[in-house]
Amino acid sequence: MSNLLTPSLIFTTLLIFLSITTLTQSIVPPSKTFRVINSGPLDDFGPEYRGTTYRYSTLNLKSFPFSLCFYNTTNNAFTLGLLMGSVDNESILRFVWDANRRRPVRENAALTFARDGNLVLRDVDGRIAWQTNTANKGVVGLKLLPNGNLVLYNSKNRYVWQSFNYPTDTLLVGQSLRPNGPNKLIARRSTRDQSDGLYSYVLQGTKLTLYYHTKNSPKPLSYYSQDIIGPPLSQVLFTSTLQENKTDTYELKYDFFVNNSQVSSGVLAPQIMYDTTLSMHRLDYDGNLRIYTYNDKIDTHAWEVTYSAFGERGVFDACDLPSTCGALGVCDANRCVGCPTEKGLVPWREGCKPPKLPPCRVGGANDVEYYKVVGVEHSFILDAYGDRNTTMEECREMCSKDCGCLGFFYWEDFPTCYLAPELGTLRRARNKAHVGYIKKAKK
Ligand SMILES: *[C@@H]1O[C@H](CO)[C@@H](O)[C@H](O)[C@H]1NC(C)=O
Ligand SMILES: *[C@@H]1O[C@H](CO)[C@@H](O)[C@H](O)[C@H]1NC(C)=O
Ligand SMILES: *[C@@H]1O[C@H](CO)[C@@H](O)[C@H](O)[C@H]1NC(C)=O
Ligand SMILES: *[C@@H]1O[C@H](CO)[C@@H](O)[C@H](O)[C@H]1NC(C)=O
Ligand SMILES: CC(=O)N[C@H]1CO[C@H](CO)[C@@H](O)[C@@H]1O
Repeated sequence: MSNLLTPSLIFTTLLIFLSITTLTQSIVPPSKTFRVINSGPLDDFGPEYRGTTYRYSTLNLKSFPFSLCFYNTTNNAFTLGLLMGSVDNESILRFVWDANRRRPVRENAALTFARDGNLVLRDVDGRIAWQTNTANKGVVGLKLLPNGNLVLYNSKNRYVWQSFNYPTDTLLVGQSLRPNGPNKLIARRSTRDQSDGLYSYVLQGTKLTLYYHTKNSPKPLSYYSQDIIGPPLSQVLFTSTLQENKTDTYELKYDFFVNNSQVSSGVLAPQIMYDTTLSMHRLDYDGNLRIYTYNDKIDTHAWEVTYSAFGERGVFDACDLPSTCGALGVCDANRCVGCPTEKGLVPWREGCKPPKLPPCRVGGANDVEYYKVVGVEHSFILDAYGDRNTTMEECREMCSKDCGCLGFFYWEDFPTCYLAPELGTLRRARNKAHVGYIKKAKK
């Protein structure tokens, strides 16, 4: 067994020894590990979604104005989320990030940061609801940065994992969308339900697009799209900066990057007279994109909506937002002005909705008919290509045979047919030849 002492074996042994030492050097020191149980008193003061309860003091991960905590909107279904705002200031608390959005946990679930560097959320039955998947990747610590980024870092202070790479519905200042990374925001479903909702905001190539997802259409429907002309973007960064040549005026904007160098920017909110670094840019559950800015010099009503894509103070008319008039409504200049019924247009009210349809059978054309609404357009047809040279009868026939078609829109002066997988907000058209037909059960 003389070969035991060959140089190569000694070298291997040395290597193994060395790598063990490096491993032991790069594990989380015991003082930084924790295990926190989701239990204790529930607070209800302050959250923006009414009726939400949360545990402000359970976790000690805070960095003003951010704090990580468990919250719930329904009985015993908790999300580990990041709150923005302060309970000491009488302002709203907003949710800017969720860890386990799709898999809520119950009372006595545990959040563990162990020596292996993995951050794990286990439900009370032991099932893993969420984790960072960073076991044995050199993580030595965890911290919540003042910009709201929760990071796991290694001994060189590089981020092995960061919450900024996993946006839910919100971008904080310094956070970005990237086509080859986190490329979208998904709105929550409603104020009571933080699971994935119907709207998304997606960066693809050079385009930022807002989509509405419906079961009636395999492809999501787009209701807004911005094209940043040029080569494909590598990043769209949400930033807050001092305006050029000013010392007290801030602006909020997107910085556009190609191949990781900045090529241009697009201002969202110009000329704000205070530091806007504490802003959040969110795709709200109603499908509107907004920026909320927190002015930390103020202790009540510290939030201001500094940008809104749709609405009276928005960039676009509220009538271009699918949700503005609920399930159905004719919209004109930011207002819902009519409810199209079989008997004609009546004043709009909440609860205006399309008629209930019979169960749909393939080729069930005989079961349905339509009523006409004159002078309307659909918020989704903006960039949908209608079928040209289709007669009204052909258009009707296509809709009747399609279980996912709730009505159709037709241009009588310039024969074009659009099938509508969803109705919602209809824009009033000046051109009376632009008409809509809403599907109903045949009498
Ligand atoms: C949150 O869950 C607890 C039970 O774990 C319940 O008492 C409380 O009412 C829930 N909060 C809401 C808003 O439903
Ligand atoms: C800022 O100042 C520089 C130098 O005076 C000037 O060239 C530039 O046009 C100014 N920019 C704006 C936006 O006023
Ligand atoms: C980006 O970089 C790659 C590799 O360096 C290069 O091939 C490509 O042409 C660049 N694209 C643009 C748009 O500059
Ligand atoms: C529509 O029909 C007209 C007349 O038949 C024809 O000239 C035109 O090219 C057609 N357009 C399309 C898009 O098919
Ligand atoms: C204006 C104001 O009162 N701001 C306070 C809000 O709460 C934070 C954290 O408790 C304080 O640091 C601020 O001074």
